[in-house]
Amino acid sequence: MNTNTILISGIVAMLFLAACTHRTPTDLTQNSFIPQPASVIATGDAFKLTSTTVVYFQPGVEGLEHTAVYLAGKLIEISGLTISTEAADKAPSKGIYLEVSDEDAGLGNEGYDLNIGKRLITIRAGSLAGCFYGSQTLLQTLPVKDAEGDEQIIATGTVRDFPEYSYRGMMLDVARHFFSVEDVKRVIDLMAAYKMNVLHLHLSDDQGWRIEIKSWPELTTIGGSTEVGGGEGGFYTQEDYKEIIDYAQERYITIVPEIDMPGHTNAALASYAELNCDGEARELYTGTDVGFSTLCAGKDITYRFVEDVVSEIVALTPGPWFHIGGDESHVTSPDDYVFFVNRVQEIVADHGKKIIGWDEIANADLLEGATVHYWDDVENTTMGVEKGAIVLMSPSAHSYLDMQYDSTTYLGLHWAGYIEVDKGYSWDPATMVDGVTKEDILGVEAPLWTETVTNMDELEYMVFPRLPGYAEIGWTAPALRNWDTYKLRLADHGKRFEDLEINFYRSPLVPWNN
Ligand code: TNX
Repeated sequence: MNTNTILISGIVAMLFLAACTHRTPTDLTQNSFIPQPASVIATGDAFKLTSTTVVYFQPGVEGLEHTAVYLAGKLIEISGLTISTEAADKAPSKGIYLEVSDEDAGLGNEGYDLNIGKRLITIRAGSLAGCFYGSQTLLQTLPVKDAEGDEQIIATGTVRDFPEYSYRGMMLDVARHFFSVEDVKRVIDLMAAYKMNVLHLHLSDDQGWRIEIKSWPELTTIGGSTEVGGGEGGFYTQEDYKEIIDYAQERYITIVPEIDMPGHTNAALASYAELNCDGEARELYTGTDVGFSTLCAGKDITYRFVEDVVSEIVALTPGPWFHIGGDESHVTSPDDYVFFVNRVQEIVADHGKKIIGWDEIANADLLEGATVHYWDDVENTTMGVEKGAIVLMSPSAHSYLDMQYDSTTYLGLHWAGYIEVDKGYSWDPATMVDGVTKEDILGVEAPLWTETVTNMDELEYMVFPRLPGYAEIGWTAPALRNWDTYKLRLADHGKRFEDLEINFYRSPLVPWNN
């Protein structure tokens, strides 16, 4: 062999090795999971996904077949392989097996155990949701799309995992700008990949009323007819809303409907003159001011209206919560505000739902089971806890998806400051508000207000790459969270964002490798 041949064979060997290390990942701990699981143990071998792989599911567990079909569908999308599903009483010798069992109580309501062996992958959980999250973790061991469409290698090992908080949410304001059912479904899919489990829909505001109420039809024909900037607006029919609910439910996401009141109600006040104290309908509003509108707390018809709206929405909503808004009611007198919120809480409770309201509602007499939604005011929030409420954490300076990344961001606002990806990630709900500890906290939510966000491209730009960080804050224990390691994992998700055609912000703080 001359030196050239040696050199060339050396290069070939190195290329081969590089290709191998790329194609045969055998160290599961090197996988960039988001959210970071509670524990990952590698066993140093490889499972091969082929067109003979079957996703089996334990029979007789209602809903489990659906998760098996979902998982197989994603695996087909990823690999182009034919992967089928089948019921199996016990774990087979090879393939993928989904099982619900209460053997491992330590996993809690949503935890799972994912065991990747050389021939068999099992996902075992105490609940259907746990099996779904285990499936999402498994999917993160694979690319979202394989250009070559062939066999896939998965590193072997065990993931045992459960969430820190039971409420891991995002809010979408469909009132300032309307987003279609298809848009909302895409948001749901993106949330589900990161194990988020609540989508809060801000369904009404000054600029638009977005859900059909059959007993008050003008809320949508008039109140739904515009949006910020004067566009045509839109609304969900009750069938549309049901479609969103069902789609979310199949992905273990609960919809929390919000009707914001007594302020933020100009769209309703423009639709029905009788809801105004002076009996005169307001003009439709397409600007971005806040705090100028109020329902009339002293009129009976106001509560008939609330009763009708709540009862129609509750009838379509399987989740346990109804969000009553309650923020920035600057033109409601303090007495009227308390009187109103007290009455509305009773109406919601009579319909069997628990109330959530922005932190101002702590000024009212909170009913048992109420959630105070912290966004701005520490005193309101601690007062809420003193009154027995639990807290949902959406600190505006850390979790608002409409805040700009920095002064050059072409969309968004900055009244609560700039939120670069590191700032969005680096906070702990349990130490955010003095006197509010983990036991007082229901969970975390990242709200996207849409005064400046007009379409899906813009939505994605504000939401990504921050959303996976909020998912991790909700899921992963603080001891396992750290910006320096998170940013490397996030960097690996850049390729996933690209393959999913997400229009994401390429933060200079993240060492993207795509
Ligand atoms: C404050 S946060 C609001 C919203 C705005 C948002 C803009 C909250 C409860 N109220 O009405 O859309 O700021 O960032």
